[in-house]
Amino acid sequence: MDCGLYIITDEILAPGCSHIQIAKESLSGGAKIIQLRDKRRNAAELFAIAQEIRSLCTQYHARFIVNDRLDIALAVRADGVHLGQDDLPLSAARFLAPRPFIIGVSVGNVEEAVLAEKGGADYLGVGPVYPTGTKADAGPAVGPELIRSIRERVAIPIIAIGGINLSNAGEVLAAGADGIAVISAVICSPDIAAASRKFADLMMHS
Ligand code: TZP
Ligand code: MG
Repeated sequence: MDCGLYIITDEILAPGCSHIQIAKESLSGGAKIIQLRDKRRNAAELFAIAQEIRSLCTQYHARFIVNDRLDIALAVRADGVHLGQDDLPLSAARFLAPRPFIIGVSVGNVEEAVLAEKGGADYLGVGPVYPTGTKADAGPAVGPELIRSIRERVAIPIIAIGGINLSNAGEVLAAGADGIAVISAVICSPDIAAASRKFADLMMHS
């Protein structure tokens, strides 16, 4: 999987800004992957939003990933789904969604990373690299050290997540991350497109 700037939509952090607006602005700022992440909305609402983001991502030649909901991802022909350790097991998801459908898996240690790769994950979400207020149950920060340790043991792409901003993104990439996933550093900015552009530029020059 080619990795670029990975933006996760969050309407709670960006009051007055919809998932669709967040996706559109991030894409115009150079995001290469958009993940729709919403823990509150029902399937009907999510489906409608996901359909819109699907076509935006197609327009911008970006990937579209749905968090948690394989059903929604498949229904709108998203490029993939992102699963945490408490979501549908990877083996079950892979059974329902053969390649080239992308399955990303969140991991918080080397053991989970090795298992996810063996189980057929296409990329790993590793974090939280730094402390973050965005996800209450994210667990303690793992630091760039975990990126380095996982890099030594797995070949699939590593997307680093959690507390990443323009000041620490460089060291995360230097530790071996293939991409970075960002929520607050972009979504909470008054200009989402401009904030995305700064990350996209940084990634291009690292
Ligand atoms: N998973 C681990 S940390 C995190 C998620 C979804 C939140 C990342 O958000 P932010 O605002 O970029 O720290
Ligand atoms: Mg999840």
